[in-house]
Amino acid sequence: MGIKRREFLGLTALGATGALLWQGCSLLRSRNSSPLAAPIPEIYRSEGGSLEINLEARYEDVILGGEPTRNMMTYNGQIPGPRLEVQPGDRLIIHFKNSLDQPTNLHFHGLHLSPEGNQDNVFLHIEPGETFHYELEIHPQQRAGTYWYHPHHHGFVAEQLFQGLAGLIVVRGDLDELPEIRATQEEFFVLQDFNRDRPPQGMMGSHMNLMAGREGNLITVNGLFHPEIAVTKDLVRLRLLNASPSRFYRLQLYGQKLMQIAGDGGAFSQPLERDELLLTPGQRAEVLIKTQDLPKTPIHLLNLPYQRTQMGMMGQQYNNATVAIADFTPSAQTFAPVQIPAQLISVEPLPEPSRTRRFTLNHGMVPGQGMAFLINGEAYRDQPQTTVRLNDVEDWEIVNTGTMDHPFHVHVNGFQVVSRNGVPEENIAWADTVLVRVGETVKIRIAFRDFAGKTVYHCHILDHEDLGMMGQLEILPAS
Ligand SMILES: [Cu+2]
Repeated sequence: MGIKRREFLGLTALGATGALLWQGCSLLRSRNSSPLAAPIPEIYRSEGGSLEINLEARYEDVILGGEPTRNMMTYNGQIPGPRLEVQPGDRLIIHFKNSLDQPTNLHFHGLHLSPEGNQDNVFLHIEPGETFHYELEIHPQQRAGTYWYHPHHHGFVAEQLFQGLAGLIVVRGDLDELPEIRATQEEFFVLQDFNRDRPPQGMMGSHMNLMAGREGNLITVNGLFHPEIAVTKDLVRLRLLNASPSRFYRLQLYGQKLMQIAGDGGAFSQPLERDELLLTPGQRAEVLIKTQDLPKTPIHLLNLPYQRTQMGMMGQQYNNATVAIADFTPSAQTFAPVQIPAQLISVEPLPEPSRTRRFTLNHGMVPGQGMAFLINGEAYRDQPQTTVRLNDVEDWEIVNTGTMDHPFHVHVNGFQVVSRNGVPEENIAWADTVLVRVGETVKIRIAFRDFAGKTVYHCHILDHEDLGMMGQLEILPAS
């Protein structure tokens, strides 16, 4: 491997079939005359059934939260990385290059892809200087929704996200075609936090900080500090991603209700009214905001305090205050009214399971390793810890016996939450990441469809994942 940059450029320019070509230089420099303007993430859309892009993980000086920030990890020089938009059945080709000084790879969070070869394979080690050709076949039945890509090389995940590596993948489909949804002002918020005081070569937090999961003292929305969004339509469709390694966002639109229309795995069957919205790391949500009802003053989107450990202030140094993270500025203009649709996209409940398994989340001492985060008493190792069969439907009971909340994430197949502490879930919806609070038992139902192979499930507090709270899942071919 070890291909030089110039060769890499030539190679990819030759191979590209349409959608985009290499940017060549940082958007930051090429696009913005103002030194304090952050780059808007580049958007790449599939055309004629395919999208082919170059994606380089590399160090770059960027404007983050309005201030020059040196030596961050970026995709193509941007934080967040480019937004990719595809449709079910598309082919997504990514000519990936690792220009970092540590190994990395890509995970396509939430997408129903093969976990093997050059698709959603988290066992790849793409070493510094190496290139890799990803070729994803977006499943013809992939639900439309808000997904994302980020590194998933075990041991480096929290660090690489905390330094900036994350980007959106949007699958367009049925929800986007509803007339009311088509009439919305669509906004994407990638929520990240960073440590302003980190040393230039990356932040290795204190042991206690890693235990709780690192949080930074700067919250950004699309790389911006407290951006203002000018309202231009009656309905705003806000699509949110929590791309932070550990921070939970407890969001509230000051004094207003939010109408949630989608979660991790695409549309709900009906909108759900929310006073606030809790997004754990890895989770996504879509909400509608009826702007005609808003006062004619800027409305804050607030992040409220959330206590995710029962270990005092450990790791909670920045998440104990209410802060505004963005403003919506209403227009004096009156817009054509758009109703919030009463019905969205119907969600079929999964069939009854053939068996139930239990996964207990906790942390503890492991000989030779010190403190580790454990699933069923074991830290991650490179062999299958759970073996299932293709086409089976199973219930998984996720039990948190520890002292910290853990968001539980499964790759490749989405699931439906069945119950929480025995109380049936009313809203049957698709998800891939579910919060299991201290003391809770959450039952999820999962069907293993289309793809055999090895993949993983893990806590999406990425320090916990790097410290062992992950298991290997082997999906055997159907018997
Ligand atoms: Cu955890």
